[in-house]
Amino acid sequence: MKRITLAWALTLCSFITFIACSSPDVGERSVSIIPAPAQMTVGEGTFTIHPGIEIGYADESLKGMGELLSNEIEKLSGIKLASASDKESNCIIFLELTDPKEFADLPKAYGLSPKDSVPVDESYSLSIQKRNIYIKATTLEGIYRGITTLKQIVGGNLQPGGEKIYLPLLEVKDAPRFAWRGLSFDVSRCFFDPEEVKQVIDMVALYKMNVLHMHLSDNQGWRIEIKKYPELTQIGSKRKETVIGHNSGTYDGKEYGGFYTQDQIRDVINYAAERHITIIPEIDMPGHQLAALATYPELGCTGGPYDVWGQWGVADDVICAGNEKSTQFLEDVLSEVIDLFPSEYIHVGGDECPKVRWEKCPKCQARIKAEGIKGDKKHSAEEYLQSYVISRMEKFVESKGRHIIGWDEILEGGLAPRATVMNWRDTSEGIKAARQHHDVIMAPNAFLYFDYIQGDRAQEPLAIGWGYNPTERVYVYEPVPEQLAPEHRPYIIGVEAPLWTEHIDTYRKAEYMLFPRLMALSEIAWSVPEVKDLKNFKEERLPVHLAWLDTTGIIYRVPEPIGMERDTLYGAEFTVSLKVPVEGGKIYYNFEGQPARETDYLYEKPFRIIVPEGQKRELKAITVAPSGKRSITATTIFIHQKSK
Ligand code: TNX
Repeated sequence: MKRITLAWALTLCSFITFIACSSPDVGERSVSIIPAPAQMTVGEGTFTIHPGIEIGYADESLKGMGELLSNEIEKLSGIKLASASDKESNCIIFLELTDPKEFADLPKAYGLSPKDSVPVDESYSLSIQKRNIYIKATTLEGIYRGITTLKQIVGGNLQPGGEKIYLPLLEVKDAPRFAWRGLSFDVSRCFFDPEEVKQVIDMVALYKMNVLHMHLSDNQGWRIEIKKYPELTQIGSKRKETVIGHNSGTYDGKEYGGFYTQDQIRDVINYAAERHITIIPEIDMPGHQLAALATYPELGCTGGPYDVWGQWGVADDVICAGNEKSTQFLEDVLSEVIDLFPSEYIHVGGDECPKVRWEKCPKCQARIKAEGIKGDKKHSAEEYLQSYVISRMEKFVESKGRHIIGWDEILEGGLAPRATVMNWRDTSEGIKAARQHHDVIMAPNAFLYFDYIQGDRAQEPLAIGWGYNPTERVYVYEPVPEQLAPEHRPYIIGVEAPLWTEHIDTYRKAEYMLFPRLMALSEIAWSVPEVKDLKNFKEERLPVHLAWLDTTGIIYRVPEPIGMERDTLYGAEFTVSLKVPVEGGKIYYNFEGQPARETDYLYEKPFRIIVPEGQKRELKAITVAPSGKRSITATTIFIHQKSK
């Protein structure tokens, strides 16, 4: 076996398929792992999975993992493995807890927390040998991450109707770069039922992420049952109607609503926990609270009446910061949330809270006076009042043994002492927080907002009206800002991509916005920069993953043909060389100006085109995946222009 580590893994990954020499009849075996592992060595030959293979474990605590693995393989391939046994000698696939020393040479996850919490060791090794498969790790988390790697290799090597799966022989040793690898899901603007949330969890897990952050309340709907305030879900979870498009002023006339009962929440938390994913709840405060105000108008500065919003944007009406009843309400809600969610962190929002009501509100002004809050050159008294509210919430959350996370506005007017900052605006905010020795999760909108479009706006489904984050842009994002001094870098504990759902009104559209960007996100979150490679990701590994997705019924955005990225090319003669971005798919093209379709030329090999002087040619091309799903039309214009 060749030994290939870190930088070398890259080179290796570019040969995602290779011929299994010892069994030429089984054809090419795929080794397309996303996120790219830290170390990988590929051998020659194959391992065969067939019905009846036993999964074993050395430690009773791994029993559940063994069952999970056999279920996952059955779901993927239809092949049923024998139930877990505890005798290694009878077992073919073996799970084992091992000594941390085995992973001493791997990168350690970032995360020097001011709370001194040490990230869980998620290192694992996967060894696929001729007769056995071993997954080893020091924790259950690590074993689970190893299982996802095996799952991906199985998924990449499925044969239609096959009774057997031939896997490549390989050795993987792997560990995450960041301790926090999150996706945030806005279930307030649009509601997604528990089964849909579980489907997202499955994908988050398959790509070795470990956090699903749920944005549970906002102006447009309250989505979590709170026993002490039952009206929140009776009234606050419903809006009369929803605006069409970008606050067009025209509404759809259709009531919209939905919420999770506490039992449903518990069920989702358990489902995630089995996959070693933590659900982080967010109750956004003191802004983004119209759903609560519509339910209990006395919590606002003016006393209302208020409506659950049917439009998008930032509302001026927020929770009154001077009313003790309002603070009590927030604490009561947090208290039930803390009882429900076992997560170390509770997200309290803190973003986009206009101060116009507080400026005029006698209660808020009295609070400012009573607390001796004073404005200065940097911040108004009302901005300091926001920081007072968040600090109070932090004290409350800390008193329950948990920590808060807030959006980066919580930096304004002084940061609550132990807060973790989620950087959604300019990355300078994260830099500021890290320099103040606060943990930071990078979620900058300019790279990681999954509500931004992924391609030509005219052809994409309606999305938020600004921003463009195609998969490539997500992939190239480097979460640790280079301006940060080495001693501040460990405060960047990870990354998170938010899927805001103002315009994502179906679960199918949520999937479209998530895939394949989630795969790119997973690689920036998990893989060390040395093994990242955009070309290899996009042209070699992703096509295998998309081909698998294509068989599942999950919606994903079919990428445009690779090689069609450039809008305009200048010259007289051109070679058009394209690649299919979904394995097994096809590319069709024309020069007629119409959107490309199956009736056009089928792309088979690179071809030359000659453009006479003073003229241009317009090439239009699409990808059609094996399932028939298609990409938008990509256009490249070739212009013959004498170079000046
Ligand atoms: C800003 S990010 C928001 C969200 C919106 C999003 C739309 C953040 C903390 N606040 O409420 O949904 O922009 O892109």
